[in-house]
Amino acid sequence: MIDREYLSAWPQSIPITQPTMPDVQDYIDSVKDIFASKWLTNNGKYHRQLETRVAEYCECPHTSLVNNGTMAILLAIAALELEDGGEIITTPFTFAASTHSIDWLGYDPVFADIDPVTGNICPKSVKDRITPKTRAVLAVHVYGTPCDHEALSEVCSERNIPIIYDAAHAFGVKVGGENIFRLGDASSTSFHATKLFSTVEGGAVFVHNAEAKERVDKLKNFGILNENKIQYSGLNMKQSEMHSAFGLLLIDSVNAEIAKRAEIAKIYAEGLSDIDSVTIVTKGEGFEPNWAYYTILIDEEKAGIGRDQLYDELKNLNIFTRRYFYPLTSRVPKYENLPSAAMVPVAQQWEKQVLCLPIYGALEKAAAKFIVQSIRKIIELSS
Ligand code: T4K
Repeated sequence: MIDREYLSAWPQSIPITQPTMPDVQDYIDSVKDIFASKWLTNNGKYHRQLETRVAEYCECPHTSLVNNGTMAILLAIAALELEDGGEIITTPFTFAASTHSIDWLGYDPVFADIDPVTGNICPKSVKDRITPKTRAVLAVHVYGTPCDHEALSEVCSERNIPIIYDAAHAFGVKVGGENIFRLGDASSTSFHATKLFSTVEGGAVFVHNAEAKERVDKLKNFGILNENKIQYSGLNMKQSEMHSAFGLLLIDSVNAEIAKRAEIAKIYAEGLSDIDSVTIVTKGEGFEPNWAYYTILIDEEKAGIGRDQLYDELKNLNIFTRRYFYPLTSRVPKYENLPSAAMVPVAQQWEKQVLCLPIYGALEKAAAKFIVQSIRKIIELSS
């Protein structure tokens, strides 16, 4: 336990994130309009408008809105019409939704290890996991940092293995000047309240041709083709008018939100980069970042304090960090005995060291500076 005499808590709780909210009166006006129309869901006016706006923003003409980011992963995989059964190679360093989507679709997840710099799936490890049963790779752009898509494409294209990107964290990110959702064979994203851009609950699927988009549109509506025919085994994954209306009021402010977060990221980078026990993961270099997350790794030996203790000490100061992604999804009982669950040493190292710091546009700069000072002081007092 460190001597806390030198530290006093921030007066209010600082959460890991906070949703961007539209003007409440504007939202009430939209809701009144929806009430008057009595059209609440099933590809309504607000849904169609938001889908168009998201497609434009993401430069992806074949975009389909859905009710959350988890269903978006299911649909992105289903859109590719893979052979039934078999394996999908993925990362254990992600939110449970990624691995569970593979399982719910009846494929076996096979874990590849992560890159020690970005935390994203390692292409070399993917190559080592490919078998005749491999149907696809589900990669995740963790924290919005792009995967090494060139290396992944090289590994996969040799054997015609499609790549699906779970891009839940990556709304607004650009790689080589292009929107990140254009990578791979299909991408999914999340518009959950905790995300950079939100529809309260929601998400989207990005495919690359009109035929695949049509299939996704059917699959999210029970597979219904028309009043006389149900074409596919689909489910209900539609976004309601209330959710779309919320998103429509926020889509124009996405870039401003990213710019505000960049200022917070700068404060963290300036304040933490010289601490030798701290590694900054989310540097935002080599691509246009969205600053969805700000993530560091703590080296316990050098810091004199472990990640979990630091997490607790910060909590005592009203700073609520998160350990995304601890525990690894390979530790879920259903997957923990898979041979590949024991073959991810880098991910197992990261799960012990990772800490995500609060970042959102409304976070006061003074609060971000307080977080930096607190981390510095706690490490100083611990070593
Ligand atoms: N793929 C990846 C890689 C993902 O990270 C996720 C979701 C998905 C797929 C699936 O997308 P969705 O199906 O969820 O659309 C949160 C989010 O619930 C989850 O969406 C997100 N990833 C994950 C990384 O984080 P929790 O359990 O950490 O959320 P929670 O409720 O503890 O909220 C975190 C903090 O956010 C709170 O302490 C305060 C703030 N907050 C939260 C909510 C819900 C608010 O201020 N207002 C709110 O309404 O999972």
